[in-house]
Amino acid sequence: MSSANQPRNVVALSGGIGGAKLALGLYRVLPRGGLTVIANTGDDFTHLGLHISPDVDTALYTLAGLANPVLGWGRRDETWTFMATLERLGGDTWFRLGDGDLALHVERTRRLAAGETLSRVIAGVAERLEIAARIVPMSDDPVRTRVRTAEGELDFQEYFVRHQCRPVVTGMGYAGAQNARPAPAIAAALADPALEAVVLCPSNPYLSIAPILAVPGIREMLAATAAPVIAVSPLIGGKAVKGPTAKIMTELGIPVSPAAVADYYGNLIDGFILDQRDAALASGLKPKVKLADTLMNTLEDRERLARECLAFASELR
Ligand code: FO1
Repeated sequence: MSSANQPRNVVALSGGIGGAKLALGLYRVLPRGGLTVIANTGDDFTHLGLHISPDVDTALYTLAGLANPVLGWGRRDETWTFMATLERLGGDTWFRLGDGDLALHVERTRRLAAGETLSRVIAGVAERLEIAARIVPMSDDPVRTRVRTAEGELDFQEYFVRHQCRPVVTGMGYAGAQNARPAPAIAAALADPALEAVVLCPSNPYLSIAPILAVPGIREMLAATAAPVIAVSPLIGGKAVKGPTAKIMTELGIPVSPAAVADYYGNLIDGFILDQRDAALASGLKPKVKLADTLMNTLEDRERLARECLAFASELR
């Protein structure tokens, strides 16, 4: 496939760390302005009076080259004076906010209180950080992922950070989703005749992609887009690279297999990128399959997987 046939205009649906890695690969191989990232906001919450948007911020920091390479979330070269001082004062420290990161939460909270939409705030920050891609929250209306567990229903961050994903998951809900509207830039991106591919990043399907799909209208827009929709497997050899995807699938009684993820996305996707280590499973998948190395340790890995996604989309067009 010649590079002239490669997609130039791509939408990526992303959760946090794993999704942002592929988004960065796409950002680096596409021309400037060619990428739109639709970020999950089901993980958002109000903490210490501040509006925190973890997956949006992970996308912002990752594309801006500011992401913390060790944690995967937050900023590189971060300092923690605020947290240490808060601890000294007996404050709430289970959710860690670095000093530089704190500035973004304070500024976002101020602008939201002044009446700006989340989309507008994020677009403004992306511009300040000189990001040549659109980072769009799935909705400007509040949607909150709630995790039902054997120990009761928990807010996402309570489950994920405070309880370290330990409680057994029995289900999840996306509070507010029914009344949420897709952020305005989503319709524009998905209806763009120049759109050449939609990529569901290898984020947790149930915790990160599902909240995006729960916003009425987004699923329909994805179904209506002329561009091929492809998903990248979040599992390699029956394990998630990071995070609780495999644990949650087991607890929900779903087989921990890429086929189950492909089935979950159903006819929303036209193609599925399966890790090459799972080649033996390819025949059990319903959508068209491409094998690739989906492990993204290095920047080169991210760019390589991004190119594989684009080539696959070209084949499917
Ligand atoms: N994850 C943690 O495991 N512990 C934290 O203290 C923590 C703080 C935090 C602050 C800002 C931010 O943007 C993300 C943060 N995360 C933290 C990550 C976050 O909980 C998850 O990565 C996502 O919500 C899942 O995609």
